[in-house]
Amino acid sequence: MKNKEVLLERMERYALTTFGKRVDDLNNNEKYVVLAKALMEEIVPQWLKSQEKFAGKKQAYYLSAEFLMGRALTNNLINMQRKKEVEELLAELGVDYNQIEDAEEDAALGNGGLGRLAACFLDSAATLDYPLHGYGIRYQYGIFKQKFIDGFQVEEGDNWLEYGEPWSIRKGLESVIVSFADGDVKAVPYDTPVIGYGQKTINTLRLWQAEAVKEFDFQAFNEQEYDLAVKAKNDAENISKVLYPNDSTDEGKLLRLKQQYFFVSASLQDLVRKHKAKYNTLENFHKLHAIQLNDTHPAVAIPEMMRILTKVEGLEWSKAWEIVVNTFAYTNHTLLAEALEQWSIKLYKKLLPEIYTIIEKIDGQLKKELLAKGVEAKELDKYAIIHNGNIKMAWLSIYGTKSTNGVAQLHTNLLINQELNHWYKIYPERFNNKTNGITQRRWLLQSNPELSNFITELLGSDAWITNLTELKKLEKFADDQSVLQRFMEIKKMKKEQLAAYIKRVEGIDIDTNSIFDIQIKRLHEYKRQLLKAFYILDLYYRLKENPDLDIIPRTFIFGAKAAPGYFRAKGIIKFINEIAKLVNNDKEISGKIKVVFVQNYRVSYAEKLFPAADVSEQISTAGKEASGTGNMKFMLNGAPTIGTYDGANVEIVEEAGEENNFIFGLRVEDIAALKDYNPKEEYKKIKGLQRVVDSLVDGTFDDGKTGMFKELHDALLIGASWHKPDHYYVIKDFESYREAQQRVNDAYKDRLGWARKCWINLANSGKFSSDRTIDQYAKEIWEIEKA
Ligand code: Z16
Repeated sequence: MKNKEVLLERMERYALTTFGKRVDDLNNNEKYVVLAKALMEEIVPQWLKSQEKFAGKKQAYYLSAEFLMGRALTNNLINMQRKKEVEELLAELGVDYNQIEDAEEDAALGNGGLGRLAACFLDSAATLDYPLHGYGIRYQYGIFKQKFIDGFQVEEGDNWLEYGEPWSIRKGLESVIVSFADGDVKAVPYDTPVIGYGQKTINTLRLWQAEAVKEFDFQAFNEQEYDLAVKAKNDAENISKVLYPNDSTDEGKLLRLKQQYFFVSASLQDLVRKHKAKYNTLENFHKLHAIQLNDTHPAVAIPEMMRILTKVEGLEWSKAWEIVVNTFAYTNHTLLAEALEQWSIKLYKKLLPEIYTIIEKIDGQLKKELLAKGVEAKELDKYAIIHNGNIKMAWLSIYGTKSTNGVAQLHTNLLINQELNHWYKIYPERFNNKTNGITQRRWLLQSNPELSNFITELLGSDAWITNLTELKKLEKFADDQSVLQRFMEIKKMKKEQLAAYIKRVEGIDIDTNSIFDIQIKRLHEYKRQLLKAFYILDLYYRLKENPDLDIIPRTFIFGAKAAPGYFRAKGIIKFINEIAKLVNNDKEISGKIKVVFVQNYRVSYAEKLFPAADVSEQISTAGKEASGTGNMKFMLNGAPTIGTYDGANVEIVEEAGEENNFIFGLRVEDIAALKDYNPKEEYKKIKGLQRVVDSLVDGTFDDGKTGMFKELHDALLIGASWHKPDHYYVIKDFESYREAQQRVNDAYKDRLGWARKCWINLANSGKFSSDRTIDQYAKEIWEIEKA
């Protein structure tokens, strides 16, 4: 075939010019690089064409400190519809595609849900032919790599660029200067193509790298100045050196603030420069640009745009404000108090004095506006952007934008009725919901080709790839035994593939006839990995007491990174690893239950885990998980949810039926109505609970004298200076969870009945495509049109 010859010729050329070898002599990593480069030769001309078709039209921009893209090779080949051809070509060369795929490092420039959501959105927008481009930071180090040593998390740097990164193009000539009080920094853009499925639209992810403004003439310096020159270079490069590894907690460090202003200022300068070159005025800027702020991380865009419009471009303040409010929109991703960004005035004044003055002016204007709207003087403090020595980025984001959205209906309701109710009263028209979604191209088509082919075969069409609600048509097979049989065979195959992978990378054997019960997400107290741990330990003790206990064998799988500074989260990892050691080494238990905490959970690992799951664990404290998106990935691969009424779980159950899922636990209203909760008393009354909770301190387990387990125990029973005991209701929800797990066990006994539940979940997952989410953003917020 001609295409193959062309591709091979290109690969040979890159092999010669970049590695000085022939393709045959390259190692897998080099082969991966030359293949990607050869593909880029085809992608780039189409990318240029795609950009042309949007010229003069309104376009949208997603400003995000995180883009958790994962690997690009397979995703790009699928979206280009050339995967098969490339697999064949490699096979002809005697090369196994899977090994080449595996040579690619994950682009792990994000922590978790928020960063992965950004990546899914880019895929969906390109597929739907919407002009949406990403702007962010090209961190030299992504989220750390995780290992367990003696059951403790150990972090290593993620030097993902080390062996070359073939998908981005450095656009040195489009660099811009970002100014801080302590000096200027150069922002250099690297552009990556975002290829829509079918390749009609290719959008751009532009990530900025920080560099020193001048390449120093080192000869000109004496020794001391040489040191200073090197320091200046290092200081500049440090800005984009490493991703902050916190999910849902505010770090408040100077370098983090530098990162935020760095990419925001660079992005806005970039847009303004291009716009002016074309229109020679900024008065119509909001008519041609919609900018979404992914959480408050890029909220400094609001005063920065005011600075550019008023101080650089000379527009009047009120005119500029109108442009700003109509350009920006804000997405809130959490209600957790510790995640809401507040920057100290001191830090802002020191680093960004001009921006600070603008924020003061915005705050003053807000006060006037509130008074004019009839807000009483004594109420003003509730709205103050600058308050108690801090700048409240969420308030700035609501006031400076035309839209504030939550990420699931329950979350948005809580914003409107509770946390942001006072703002809602002033600007009701600004508030709206955009329930999150995931791209079925990566999370089904790519990660589960076996199930994908079966779906296409049954539907007689692959239209679901770009219209996920097509899956609803699968419901008519829910009682078709032969369909359910094939479905179960596919699940078994995915479990075997996962088991082989776990054997290879973790060295652990797991039984593919057992139920794969999986919880994969960041480690956080509110996500309650501890609840599952207590359940497992209780089950273990019950099995010891009664070896005839009627249970289906289960493999409990965890995957989670803890923020390096989050002591309790690390304690929970160690605790689960201790339980795993106890359970897995007990011969009496062997064949019944097993516990596996996989190391270095990340996008490429997730692609193997979701398709192999029998049970999806979504057990956060009600009201704490804004949406969740992993819950949707399990559903799409046909795993029922055991979960609380929280985030998007509510909508999942609404679509697939409570009878096909396992809902348990306190609801938001129940928690609100709780009074005099005393876990220390209550845990004694629930059979088996005290034993597992006290295992933290009674010598059952060893935390290596770190004090971690005692601290966890205290958090549950005594509380701490900043919180009441068991403030995430692990103890309170234990019994209800155990009962739900019993329902899972009993339901699984009826294999066809179980398969039916899985099938109905799959058939009703259409709502959770990020294609639907993006279409809503495009129509209801951005007001952009398809090409
Ligand atoms: C994050 O991943 C999320 C919230 C946040 O404030 C910060 C980070 Cl880094 C998550 C939410 O916890 C999760 O519920 C949600 O699904 C996700 O953002 C995407 O909206």
